[in-house]
Amino acid sequence: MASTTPSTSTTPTSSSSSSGGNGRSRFVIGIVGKPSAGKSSFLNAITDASAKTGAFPFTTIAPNHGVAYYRLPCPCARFGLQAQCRPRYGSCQNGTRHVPVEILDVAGLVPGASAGLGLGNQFLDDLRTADALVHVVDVSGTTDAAGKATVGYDPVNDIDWLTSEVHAWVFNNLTKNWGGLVRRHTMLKASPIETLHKQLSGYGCPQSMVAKAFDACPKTLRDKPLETWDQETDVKDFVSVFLKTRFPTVVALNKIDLPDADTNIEKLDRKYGQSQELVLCSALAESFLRKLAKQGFIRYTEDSDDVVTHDDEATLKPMDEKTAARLEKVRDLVLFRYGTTGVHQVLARAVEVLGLVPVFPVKNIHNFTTGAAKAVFRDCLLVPPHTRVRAFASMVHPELDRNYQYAETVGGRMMGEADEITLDNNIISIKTSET
Ligand SMILES: Nc1nc2c(ncn2[C@@H]2O[C@H](COP(=O)(O)OP(=O)(O)O)[C@@H](O)[C@H]2O)c(=O)[nH]1
Ligand SMILES: [Mg+2]
Repeated sequence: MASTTPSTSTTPTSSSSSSGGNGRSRFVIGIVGKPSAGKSSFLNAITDASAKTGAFPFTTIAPNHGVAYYRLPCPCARFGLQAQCRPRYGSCQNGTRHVPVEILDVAGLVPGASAGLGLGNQFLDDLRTADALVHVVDVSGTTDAAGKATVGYDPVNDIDWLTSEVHAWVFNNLTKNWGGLVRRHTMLKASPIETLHKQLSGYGCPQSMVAKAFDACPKTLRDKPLETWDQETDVKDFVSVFLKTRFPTVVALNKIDLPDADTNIEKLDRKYGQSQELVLCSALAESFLRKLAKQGFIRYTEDSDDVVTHDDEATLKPMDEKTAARLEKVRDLVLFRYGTTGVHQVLARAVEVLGLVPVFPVKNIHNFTTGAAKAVFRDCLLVPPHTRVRAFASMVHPELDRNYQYAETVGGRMMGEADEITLDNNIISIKTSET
């Protein structure tokens, strides 16, 4: 197979947006899937195309990027401060915080991409910036491997295809000069983690991530000297484990509104339910409901089965017959059967598989304000699991790290700079020599 690999340079070229401790807290969720699986529809359904600048902290949004909002309980509700809660980015609605998350449509990942088909290497750059993946699968079986309309296609193929495509990409890169890699490894008396990281750094991962993958390998593999690793078995196994660490994936079983979805869902659940995060959704239904809501025909609470129409509330615009019939179908086929369109659940699971912890930095730990404004809980950052207080300071602002004195949490309780941030101590005030 032709190798289409990332940078082979041995200098770390980490472009991962999340690499802990690099002063940023910015996560990118990459949307992947074969053509016509519904990636663009999903992106449209999940993102707020009308989001104005200032709704998110990202400076530039490229054409295939979007911003979605991850929802979580905001601490303002716990302290009865909903009225004063005005987030700098995103929003807070009745104690539910909407935190911006960046979404990227990795459209170029088509069958055969690792062998240079389709857009070839272009998608690799996109993929490298993603921290987690959402694999959009057409669960209705109405599109074939190339995305053409068909009937009775087995979506099992798609899940296996994506896994092997990404696997081939990493495997080819790792093994294309395996002999040289092993010689260098022996010569430098390096640890297997150091050697593997050197070759994998182009995938935007710190050494700690390679170490995590290595530790997750079976003992028999860890105990085996790298020089004796067999490419076809040992290296392939390692790559499989590495991919789980580097690209945690949520499989979005899309188009649940179509007839054959049911049978396929059952089948996929039997095959992957234990090993994969599977979430059911209908991107089209969500887009449709959001559009009707925007046009004033319905009131729709995202991620709920709560649809209010003119029949229930006279202030809403009446629908024409065709639209009403379509709404009835969406209610029957999606909301009634599955509870929600599932689209937001996909996003939530993607944030959760990454283990992200929401943290609320405030200037004043007693009234939760920042600066002169009366507004509380102005900021919320999603940080990697096991982030320590001092590393968090540098994520908020390099100045906070430079002039760091101490940190406290609710009640003025002192925190050590090596303390890990959890949901129990995630409201934090960093004191600096400047304040
Ligand atoms: N019935 C149904 N069709 C969908 C759904 N999501 C997407 N589609 C349709 O699938 C086709 C391909 O969608 P698109 O988003 O362009 O796929 P992409 O190539 O992966 O970006 C379009 O005709 C969409 O309207 C869904 O949830 N239900
Ligand atoms: Mg598309």
